Amino acid sequence: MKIAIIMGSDSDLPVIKKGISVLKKFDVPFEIRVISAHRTPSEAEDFAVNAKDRGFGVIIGAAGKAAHLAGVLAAYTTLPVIGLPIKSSTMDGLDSLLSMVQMPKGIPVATVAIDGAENAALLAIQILALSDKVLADKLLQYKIDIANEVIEKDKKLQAEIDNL
Ligand code: RP5
Repeated sequence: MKIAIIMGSDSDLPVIKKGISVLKKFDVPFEIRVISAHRTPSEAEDFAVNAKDRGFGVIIGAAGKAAHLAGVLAAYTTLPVIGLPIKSSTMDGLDSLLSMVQMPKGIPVATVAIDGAENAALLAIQILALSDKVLADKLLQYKIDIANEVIEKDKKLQAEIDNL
């Protein structure tokens, strides 16, 4: 299954790129589109309505400011939707976060941190991994790798501690 990344504007791309790197690292097929809940609402509806039949398993909706994109996509699909709030305003992204996370009951959006593109990608991969053993094994290895990175950092710190 594929992952869809829908962003409200091409100005969101610098943040999204961090998530794309994760998807590429896990070799997961994905599509990325610019679709705006406010400026191209018909396209948002059309994408969400057809996403399941087009082979998508998860949708990531990334937007800033009055960030209704993920919620609108979720309104039109039963696929899990991950909200990625973008820090694109004068409010440090708190407006984007609250617009995404405070969904009314019945239409959940699994919202990650402001600009948390890596975690949005990882969460999407974790959802697909429920029915994909290869991905599940890659996730296990990923956890081992990031644990080893921290252990190495700690060892380096202990070796340098007298010189701090
Ligand atoms: C949102 O408004 C977009 O997701 C973007 O984060 C923000 C600004 O969009 P542009 O004015 O750069 O197109 O809809």
